[in-house]
Amino acid sequence: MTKKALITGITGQDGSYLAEELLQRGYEVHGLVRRVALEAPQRRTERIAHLLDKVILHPASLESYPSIFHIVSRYDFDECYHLAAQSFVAESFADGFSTMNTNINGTHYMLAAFRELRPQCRFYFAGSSEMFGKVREVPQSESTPFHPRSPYGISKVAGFDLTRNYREAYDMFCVNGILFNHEGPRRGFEFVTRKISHTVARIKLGLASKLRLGNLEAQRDWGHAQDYVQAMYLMLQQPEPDDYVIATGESHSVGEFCDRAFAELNLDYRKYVVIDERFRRPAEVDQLVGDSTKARKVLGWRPKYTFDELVREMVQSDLEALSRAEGREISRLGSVP
Ligand code: G4F
Repeated sequence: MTKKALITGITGQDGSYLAEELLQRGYEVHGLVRRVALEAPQRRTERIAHLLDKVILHPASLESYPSIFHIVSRYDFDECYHLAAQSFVAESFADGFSTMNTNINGTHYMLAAFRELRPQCRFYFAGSSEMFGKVREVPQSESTPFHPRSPYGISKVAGFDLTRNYREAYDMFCVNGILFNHEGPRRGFEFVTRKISHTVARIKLGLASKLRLGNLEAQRDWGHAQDYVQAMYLMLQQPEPDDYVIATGESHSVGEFCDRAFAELNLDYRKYVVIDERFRRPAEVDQLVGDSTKARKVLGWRPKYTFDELVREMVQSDLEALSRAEGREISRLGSVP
């Protein structure tokens, strides 16, 4: 029997990679999308443009329980990957109420609909290393206490607790992935890695002269999203539901990311990066580095991409796309071997 999976957030970076992964595995893949995305598919479904004839999209809103209930009632889903959220930390400081409403209620609506209609469906919640916030220990594992430092982080802790509670209270197969930062060429431009890779490429092509950033000292454990969606899949294939940290175990500062990205195109980041206070946050998460021993042992998961490979792919991909758009010859300009 063909397995059916529902992905919320299918048009995002992780959703698009996960849809590819599940299609390859022979799943019938359904995606929950906002109606505006269906109305402007070129712009809003760009990351899954190559999959549009292979996936089944349903209009719904995470803010509307009836719209979620309606879709869950129509198909006998085996697995649900709940990835949709307001996921930009800086925006959550600007409008904490919207972030809380969407992220907390949206997760609760999903869980409640599945409990009511499909309690056998396996459920994945996209938890985040942002939940560790002001970290209590280094590296962070499944047993590290949470101390979130943003409305986004708080909303993810609530989602984590809701998911665990549905597992414990209603005996449902609900798991939390505690994923550290994961990036790639499909990352949104608002996140620091893509902002850097895209601006580096623009500078190389003479389309920009400066890169404005906030805190260069913050450290993140950056992996590749393509590796991380495999961990999501593996979590739902286990005999028992549980929570897992997914991370590379390596930490780099934002400054190091800049250094590596500019060096990829033979540029010195110190000549181009300007500190702009507007990009600093009211409360910062200083040092994230994950201990994914449990996932490596139990799931047999490990990341394939190194930090250098991740940065190279992002910079080269932006350079190629921009060169194409500018009508220039596509070349791996100044690529460091
Ligand atoms: O790329 P970021 O915006 O990602 P952040 O805040 O770590 O959150 C990402 O990872 C989380 C997992 O831990 C996810 F849950 C979350 O949804 C998201 O995917 O910022 C990374 C770091 C921060 O310390 C930020 O202060 O980069 C610093 N930074 C410095 N200048 C900047 C900038 N971040 C952004 N976005 N833009 C800047 O100009």
